[in-house]
Amino acid sequence: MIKLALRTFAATLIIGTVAATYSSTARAQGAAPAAASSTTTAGSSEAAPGEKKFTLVSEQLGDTKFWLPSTIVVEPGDKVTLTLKNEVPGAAVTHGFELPAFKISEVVTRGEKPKVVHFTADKAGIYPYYCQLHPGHVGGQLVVEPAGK
Ligand SMILES: [Cu+2]
Repeated sequence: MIKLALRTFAATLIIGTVAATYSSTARAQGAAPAAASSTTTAGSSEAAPGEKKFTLVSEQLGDTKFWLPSTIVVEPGDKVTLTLKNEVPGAAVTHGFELPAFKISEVVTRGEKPKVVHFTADKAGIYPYYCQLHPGHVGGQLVVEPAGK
């Protein structure tokens, strides 16, 4: 785990150098527990408590392909939705996304609709995600940890 975390951290540093415009770590918005509210806000786009949504994009920077962001953080028990986009240019039109700890394995095709996957982050820990089709395609990590840690 530590080795993986360090390797991913190194990848994060590279990303930070190459593309400062990308945020390498993402925390879902709107995750604060709602106070006992008597009304429902119509049309609210905020995720409900316990729900986290992320868009992960496969990108190419220089000669290297990445899944970005390279770290996503959720809390144990969160219902997580990942929208997976492939924006890597070039001849290969498909890239993979695998998060084996939660039995997720998808192939995302450039130019087609993004893939959307759902799972419950029911165990704390650090779990890798990567492209199962290309060993050199840099992945990232899902961090499941209690808030305030
Ligand atoms: Cu790939």
